[in-house]
Amino acid sequence: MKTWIPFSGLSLLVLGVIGYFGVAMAHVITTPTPVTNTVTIHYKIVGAEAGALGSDGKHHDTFTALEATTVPAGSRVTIVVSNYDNAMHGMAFPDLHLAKMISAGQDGRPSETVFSFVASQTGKLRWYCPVPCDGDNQAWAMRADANGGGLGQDGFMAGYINVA
Ligand SMILES: [Cu+2]
Repeated sequence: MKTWIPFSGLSLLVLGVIGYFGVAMAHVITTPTPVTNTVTIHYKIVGAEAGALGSDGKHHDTFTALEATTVPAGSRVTIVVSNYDNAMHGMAFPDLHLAKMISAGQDGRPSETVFSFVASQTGKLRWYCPVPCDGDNQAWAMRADANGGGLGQDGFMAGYINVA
């Protein structure tokens, strides 16, 4: 029989993880968000060869939103991403503890990734691509930009959804 060692590093880690999710679950249970609206925002990803021009004078891997990115608070937001780049990308929303991987397109045919979340609180929801990319240009598009909002250059591998 294996003996439980009360205060080993592992048991503290396990308790910590349980505690974290316990608090997170309690938050979810005690603050239900009424969904009052639904919004779909399409994004298109292209590789550097077709991407936007950066402040460094080079073209980079680029996300483009095809609809307005301001949504009313209480919206269920569905994100649909068409990735024409033959490389993986992703969208991470730190404020939502949400990260979604986006598979590579192939031979000009885009992959499609769909996910959704509820935008419950007003404010700017920043997202960035957490997948190593923009390899043609030393990952410039992944670097934290002057806004200091975390990884990613806004307008390339980072952006915002404004919850108003
Ligand atoms: Cu990326």
